Amino acid sequence: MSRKNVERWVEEVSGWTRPRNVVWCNGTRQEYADLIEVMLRDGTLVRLNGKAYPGCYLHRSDPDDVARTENLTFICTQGKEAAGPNNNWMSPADAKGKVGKLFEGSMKGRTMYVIPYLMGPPGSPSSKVGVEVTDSPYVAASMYLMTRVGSPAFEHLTSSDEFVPGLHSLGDLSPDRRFILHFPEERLIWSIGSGYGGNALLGKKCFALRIASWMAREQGWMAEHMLILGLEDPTGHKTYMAAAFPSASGKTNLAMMVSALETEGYRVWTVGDDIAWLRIDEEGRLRAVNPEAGFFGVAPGTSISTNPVAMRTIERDTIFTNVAMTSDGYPWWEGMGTPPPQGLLDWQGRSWNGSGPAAHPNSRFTAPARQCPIIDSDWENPRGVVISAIIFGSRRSTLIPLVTEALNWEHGVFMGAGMGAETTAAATGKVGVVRRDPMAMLPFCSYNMAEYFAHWLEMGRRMKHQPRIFRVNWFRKEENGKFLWPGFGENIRILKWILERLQGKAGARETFIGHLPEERAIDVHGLTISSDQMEVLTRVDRDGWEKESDEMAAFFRMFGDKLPAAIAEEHAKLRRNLKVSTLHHSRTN
Ligand code: SAT
Ligand code: MN
Repeated sequence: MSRKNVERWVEEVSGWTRPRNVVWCNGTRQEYADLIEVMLRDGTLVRLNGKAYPGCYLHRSDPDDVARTENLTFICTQGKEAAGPNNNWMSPADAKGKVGKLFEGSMKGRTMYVIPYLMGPPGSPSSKVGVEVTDSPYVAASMYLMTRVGSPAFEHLTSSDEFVPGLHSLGDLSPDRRFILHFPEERLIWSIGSGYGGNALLGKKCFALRIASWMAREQGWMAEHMLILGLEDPTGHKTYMAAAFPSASGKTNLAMMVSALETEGYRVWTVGDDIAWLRIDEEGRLRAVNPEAGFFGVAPGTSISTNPVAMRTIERDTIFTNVAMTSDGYPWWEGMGTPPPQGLLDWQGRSWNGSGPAAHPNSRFTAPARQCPIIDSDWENPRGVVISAIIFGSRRSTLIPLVTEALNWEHGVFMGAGMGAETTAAATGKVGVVRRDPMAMLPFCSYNMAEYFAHWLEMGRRMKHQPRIFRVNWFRKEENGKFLWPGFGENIRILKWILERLQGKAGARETFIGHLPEERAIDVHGLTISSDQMEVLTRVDRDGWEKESDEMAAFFRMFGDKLPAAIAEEHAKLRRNLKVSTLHHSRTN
């Protein structure tokens, strides 16, 4: 067994980063408690109100270290081509030369934690082992909440030799000396200079998406930025769906939705809220597992009315990061549903004076998935759950209809490939600008995305029972800036339409962008939404699509002749149809 290999690697990196001591994590509750103690003592954590929030803590990060830093994230492959135009690239030799120096002595005076962890359910053929070495107790404790630490990893290792090593050091936390490096050819991760979630919890984006997307292409499976949910219908039957949305765009809310149609027997069960590993089973169906064991969700906007399930998930044994704190030691954030109380401390621990947000817009909660009151009974099924529908979504205040069904797999892949999204606070940079974010994977696909599209097409060909593909948009706004669609628990109405499409029951009209719901096909009973508003939400805005199609063209051009013919053809078809509809339009006007 390769515990020896792990030991060899740990010896090598500790010789070089020179920690004061090395602690191996076996995943026990006592170890977790010890980590918490260490952090309470040195001020890394603040204990929250033990009555209202037992086992909950607040961590305030360096103010310059609060989100993923995509500009400091690199794919280090032998050739630049392999990383594609969608990634920052460094050669492995350059990366190791340059960043290796930063790791020299970087753990001096600190404890090095060695964290073997399993991504995926124990006993699953989909699951994989990683080992993270870190000098951050916050990262170590977060790994206990987000992954399966210790023995599940070693038990899994006996049956395979593969493990993904991840070296992490806080370094000096300066963005000038911050690098998130991936060496997919040798399945290695190096991260220095950040303690933030997606930069530092290496099991998540670095392994389960970037390294895994590379492995998945080689091995014929998929690693996707998707939640997984089970939709129970009035007959008690569950249909599983996987949905890709960019960071901070409502995946956790959708995965934990309390259905507005619960009395009619429609309800949602949670399997995962961020990442799906998907493979084709013997019967040619697509099956998904959630590689994670916890949620790292956005706090602002989470409330008893928007996501009561999340609120119950995080009322104990949760680490909060960069939220505000009340004088009673309660966590607080904007959109929590209560007015800011007197004596509030902002996310930096300063007395809040009412200007600017009290909680950081990307403040987070980290909680074990098993605490979720609606966690699905199959969430740890080693075989995964059968996926019947794939949903792509993103924030778009205009153009994109409430829901559209792709005409077929190729068209659906094109829909995902051309997807645009408004940026959010989950990554540094401007918020609210539309960029292309194919399948919500732009920051996470470690290879040329043209090849990624080809992989999607190939997976579709290999499946006997392809999931149907849908595009949704909860974020359309009226001119006055108000959301057109109520969202949250009401999104069940869209899931219901999707389900009825799968069952051949719901009506749709075919347009050049896909199947749109027929008038009244979406169940809006009990909602105060006018038929005019519904018309706007399901309309095809031809001029808007001209512009959208141009933006897709500009994005696709980056990939030159690597772009799969099927995607180019779908795009050309959209162009042709736009022309036809222009002709038609001028004739009828
Ligand atoms: O910080 S994470 O990358 O884990 C969350 C996100 O941006 O999706
Ligand atoms: Mn995410």
